[in-house]
Amino acid sequence: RMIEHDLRLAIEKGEMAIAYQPQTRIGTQEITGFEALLRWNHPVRGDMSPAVFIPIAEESGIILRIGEWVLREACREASSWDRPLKIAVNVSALQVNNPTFVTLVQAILDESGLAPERLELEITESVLIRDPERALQTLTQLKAIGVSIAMDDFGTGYSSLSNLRNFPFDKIKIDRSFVRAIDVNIQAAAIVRAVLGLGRGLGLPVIAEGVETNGELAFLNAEGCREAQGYLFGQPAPIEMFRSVTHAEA
Ligand code: G
Ligand code: G
Ligand code: MN
Ligand code: NA
Repeated sequence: RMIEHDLRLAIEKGEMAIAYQPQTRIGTQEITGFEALLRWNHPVRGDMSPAVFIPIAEESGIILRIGEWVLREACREASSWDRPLKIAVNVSALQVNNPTFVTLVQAILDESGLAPERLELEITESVLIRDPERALQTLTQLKAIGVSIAMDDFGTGYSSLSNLRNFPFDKIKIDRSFVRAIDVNIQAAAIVRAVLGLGRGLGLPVIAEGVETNGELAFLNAEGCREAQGYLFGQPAPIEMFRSVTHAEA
């Protein structure tokens, strides 16, 4: 496929970039960290969504090289900040299940000098499916080197409550499909409320994704959600846009 061919060359041609989206503490509105979101400016098609090209990168295995690039780039960027904010990086199932993944993460931490506590890996439950025992071993090793693990897109896909019990997650990210519907759909509101209750019961912080309106924010705050991410607080953007956050004033 053409796209696959182009993907192989995209990094060396400098077509990939990372957009950073703030994660905000709801009570104080302070930014606690950023999620790194991959962007590809295709020479002919223009900006392509990762929702389109990540699946192709996964099928073809190119995700291993692209994912390594994102991780290295994001850690190097975060290590240059004056403030010790967190950096959240999405990693795909193929990456996490690759036998050298933990070694790679450790090497990138070493070379960037980033404190492991500042790195959060966002994984979806698809990571846990193929070989749960191996996944558990890998996540346990990642925790041992000081990295934290967030469960991304919670409530969709392969979600199973037992995964929260059986794997060492540090945070739950409520999928934005629920957050988006809070104002208009009582089922979605009930699910968000239930996930927040689950987080409280398990002692796991919960972050709401895709927060766009003050109505959604008010609901989340009233229901005890402490952290949020979404266009209401900031769109994914080049990190320079957040310089006043990442760097101390001169
Ligand atoms: O930010 P955006 O809506 O374009 O992201 C679309 C999807 O692509 C999301 O599910 C997001 O998790 C995923 N994604 C974005 N960047 C990366 C990345 O660097 N690695 C992986 N594996 N997925 C990513
Ligand atoms: O699946 P994951 O959570 O990694 O993907 C995050 C995706 O959500 C990215 O594509 C990002 O651009 C998108 N996103 C972040 N905030 C908002 C928002 O407030 N509204 C919408 N529609 N998308 C958002
Ligand atoms: Mn994510
Ligand atoms: Na998500």
